[in-house]
Amino acid sequence: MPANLPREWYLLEEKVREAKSLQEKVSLLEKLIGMTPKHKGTENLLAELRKRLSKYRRELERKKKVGRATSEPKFKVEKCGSVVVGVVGFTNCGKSWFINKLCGRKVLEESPREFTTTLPKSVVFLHEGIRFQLVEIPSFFTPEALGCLTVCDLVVILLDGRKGNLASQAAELRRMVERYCSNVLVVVNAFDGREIKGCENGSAVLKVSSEEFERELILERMWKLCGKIRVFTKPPGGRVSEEAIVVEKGSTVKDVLEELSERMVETFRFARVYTKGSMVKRVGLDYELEDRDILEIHAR
Ligand SMILES: Nc1nc2c(ncn2[C@@H]2O[C@H](COP(=O)(O)OP(=O)(O)OP(=O)(O)O)[C@@H](O)[C@H]2O)c(=O)[nH]1
Ligand SMILES: [Mg+2]
Repeated sequence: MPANLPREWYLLEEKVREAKSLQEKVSLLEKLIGMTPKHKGTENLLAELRKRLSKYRRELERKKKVGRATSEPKFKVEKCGSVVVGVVGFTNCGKSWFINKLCGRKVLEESPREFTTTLPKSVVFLHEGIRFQLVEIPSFFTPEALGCLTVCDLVVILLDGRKGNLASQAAELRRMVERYCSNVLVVVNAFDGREIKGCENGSAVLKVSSEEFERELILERMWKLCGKIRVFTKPPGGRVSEEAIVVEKGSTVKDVLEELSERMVETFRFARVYTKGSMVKRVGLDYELEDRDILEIHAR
């Protein structure tokens, strides 16, 4: 080491070595190179410092790339269902189990280990004409993870019935999710059917367990809270569609046609609506539809 370096140089060099982050190492090293006198006696030293700098820069760039590749799509939920329901809860409360039970197949990994689900996972299935998309939100509660709830029509807050004060847990989770989605259903997982005081099935809370799992009822309750209607379509003389068009409550024939294609509004003549429990009606574009209506479209 050349002897004619100032004391500050040595202090800065120590800081470079002690710096915790790569970003910090890079900026301190740049400063150190700037401070090093440039003459014959410091040539080797400068070469060595520049080599270290480019090594740190390369490492920093590599880390940034890995970060970009894994963090961006990681917490993104592609909407592919006609209703999207996010499932939120503390780790191990049974989120994967609950979604698997609703779907009817073991699609998500269940495990007694904590934080098994580390990325948002979607499960999509058709039920009564509705394409349900259930999304397990990992229990990190970071803005990134909770941000996935912005695409959701409903959030299920799932509680572990074996643990602690359910009311305060529900309130805590509700506070966290409310800014992303305002429709909430609280479900208590009673695990092996344990009795839970002050938590009967009701309008505000649903109780579930392996023994008592009313799939239809749970899906129906979720659907109602989404605030939408499903409309089946059929061509004249043809069959009723298996999958319904899902639109906001209060939607008209025109709204449904627009969902199907722009051109259908232009070629529309009239529609017949088969409403459950009543006669077939001949209607126009402004007719307000109800849940489960069947729409027979007559076009030019
Ligand atoms: N016997 C029984 N086991 C259950 C019930 N609900 C969940 N489990 C089990 O409890 C464990 C935790 O459930 P998971 O569904 O993995 O929990 P999670 O909320 O997805 O957990 P993380 O993804 O790790 O945060 C799993 O072994 C499940 O099979 C239940 O009602 N009865
Ligand atoms: Mg899970």
